[in-house]
Amino acid sequence: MKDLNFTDPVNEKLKGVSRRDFMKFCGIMAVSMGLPLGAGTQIAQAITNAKRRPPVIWLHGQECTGCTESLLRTSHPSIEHLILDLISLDYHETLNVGAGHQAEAALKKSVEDNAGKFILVVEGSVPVKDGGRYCMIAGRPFGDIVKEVAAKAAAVIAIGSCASWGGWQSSDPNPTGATGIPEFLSGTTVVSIPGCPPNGYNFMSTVAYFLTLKKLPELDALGRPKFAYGRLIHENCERRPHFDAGRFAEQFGDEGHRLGYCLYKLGCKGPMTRNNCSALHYCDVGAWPVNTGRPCFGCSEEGIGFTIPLFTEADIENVTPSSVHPPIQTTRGGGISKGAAALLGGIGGAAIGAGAVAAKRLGDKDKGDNS
Ligand code: FSX
Ligand code: SF4
Ligand code: F3S
Repeated sequence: MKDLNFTDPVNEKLKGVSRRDFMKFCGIMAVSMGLPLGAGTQIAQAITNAKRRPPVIWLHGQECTGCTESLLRTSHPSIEHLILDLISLDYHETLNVGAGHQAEAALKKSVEDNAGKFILVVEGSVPVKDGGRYCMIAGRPFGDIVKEVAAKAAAVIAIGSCASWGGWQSSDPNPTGATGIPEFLSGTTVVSIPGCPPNGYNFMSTVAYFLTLKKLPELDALGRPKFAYGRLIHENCERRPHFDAGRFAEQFGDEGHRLGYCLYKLGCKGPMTRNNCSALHYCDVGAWPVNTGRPCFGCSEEGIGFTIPLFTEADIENVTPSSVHPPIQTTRGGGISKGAAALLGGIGGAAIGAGAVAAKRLGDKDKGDNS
């Protein structure tokens, strides 16, 4: 496959990708990483000037393939070509043309030819119970393949919640002993991109960062890139002004739900979940769970998604007003609500809605601590 070269006008429209789309794609990655203005151009240069695209070997364990789908199913058909031109996807069980012995030989050859140079991406968890028999590939336990390939990789990325910490298969009683890659390969640095599925841009941005700055992005204690997982969903949610004003949907389909009120009382885990869904959205169409009317269930957060039931109300970690969305104007004259005013005035405990919920929870915690 020919590398993208945008300095050559003949290639400007390669595979239908215009220079404008390409620059937009790089710009979105730069913005999502919180890089300064102009970093999009730097990323574009790094991608177009790269002598060789980084080889990627992508393994699938226990999962649903949603990570791959979310990466490739952009609404903008040309973007998936850009993804496949940014990396050299040498082995990917869903996209491989070959099958059976042919595919096994391709994996072996790819690992040998690129030893020490390729990025290993693992999608899905490893079953560690009963000798790993619950996920066998070509007659071998998936875990054995992961260990063997990881030993020769330059970097390991766990994509999706399944690979990051076990995901839904690790829910109690975890019949297969589903284990995430960081734990399974303990001692190896693994970058985790959780989410079920994760946003494809978070994966692409991590790879672009590596390619542009020749190092991994800053990671948090769980191995997640801070640029994507440094903030709570609740901080940038467009329904946040309703939360601050104490306006909640009480039931699916009620008036509050139809009017786009906050989904906290329907079990939204946005106040406990770190991810950039509310800022970045999915698949270039501006969609994400909360703006389709469905609460965030914390799919990217271990111990929340697939663990805390949806009907349980979330703990409030952060009660400061949103810095992104303006407060709700509840009076025709243009004033702000009692709840929002109370929060903005720093007396959240006295406010209806969010402030009251937060105060109750903090109170419950204090009681617990003192008992
Ligand atoms: Fe599915 Fe990926 Fe969820 Fe898991 O995403 S969307 S089950 S995180 O490994 O394929
Ligand atoms: Fe948005 Fe959920 Fe927070 Fe409400 S509780 S503001 S719906 S993230
Ligand atoms: Fe998952 Fe919540 Fe984002 S459910 S996709 S972390 S909004």
